[in-house]
Amino acid sequence: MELIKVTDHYAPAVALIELNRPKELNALNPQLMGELRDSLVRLDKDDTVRAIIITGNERAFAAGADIKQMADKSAIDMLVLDQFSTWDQIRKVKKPIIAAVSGFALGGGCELAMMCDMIVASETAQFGQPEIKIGTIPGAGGTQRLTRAVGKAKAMELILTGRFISAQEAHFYGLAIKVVPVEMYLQEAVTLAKEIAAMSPIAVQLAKEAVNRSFETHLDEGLTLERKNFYLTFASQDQKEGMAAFVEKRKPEFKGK
Ligand code: DAK
Repeated sequence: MELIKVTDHYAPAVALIELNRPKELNALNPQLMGELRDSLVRLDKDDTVRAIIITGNERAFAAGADIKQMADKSAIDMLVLDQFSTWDQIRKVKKPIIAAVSGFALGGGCELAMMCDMIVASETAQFGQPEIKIGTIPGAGGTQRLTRAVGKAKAMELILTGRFISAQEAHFYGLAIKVVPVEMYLQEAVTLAKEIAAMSPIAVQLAKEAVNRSFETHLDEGLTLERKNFYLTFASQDQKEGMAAFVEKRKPEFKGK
């Protein structure tokens, strides 16, 4: 891995992926995205990992797709390159992913953060979809995920003006789950990841799938999936352990079985 750094066990059962093109503010080129996809697919299959954090550095989570590499591409070049298949594979990761964001999360960087399950932001984080300023529009889900996260009016404003919003605004609009001082954002994400990693990984996976489905389908179908996933948890030892531990007034020990 050249453009990302992966620590499989940064904390117990928690993997950390650091985007690592600092000079380019972590601009997302195909190589970086390929490395990210490969690592996520691998970690998704690793039973010793139960939660994943993606982060950048204090100055930038990622300032977008690499404009310099995209600038002179034709529509057919883009079609043949088919970078969307990489993004789609990332979207399909079953384990919980937390974005720990400091500095710029712009364009594809904001879209990557929104593809994660939760965003923890530092006070210095700035979010935006500035593609309009370079004559294009969001291409990796920004018009859909930002709108679902912050509502139509705010998303329209941000996407049509390219204006950035602060971490506080992102929190106010429900994009970031919390804002903490810059020296704490990674630790805060780790604390959250550890809390989730202590749960039944089976229940976490089924819950993530059900919550995500609420964005993709109508209520009836979403409720049907939720019910099936609920029933499915009763086929796990973890459900028996969780409920037995409650009755016996002790801490459960979930094995992912
Ligand atoms: N691409 C390439 N290089 C970038 C970059 C980017 N997105 N953002 C920053 N850099 C580079 C700068 O060119 C500069 O490089 P040098 O000049 O030093 O070689 C270096 O990073 C430092 O940046 P600045 O000197 O500009 O630093 P400032 O603090 O003055 O400004 C800034 C920071 C973030 C406000 C500014 O750099 C900026 O506006 N950056 C561009 C932000 C932007 O427009 N982002 C959206 C890009 S379009 C797709 C998936 C996704 C997408 C498309 C397709 N498929 C799956 C097909 C997404 C598209 C986008 O994200």
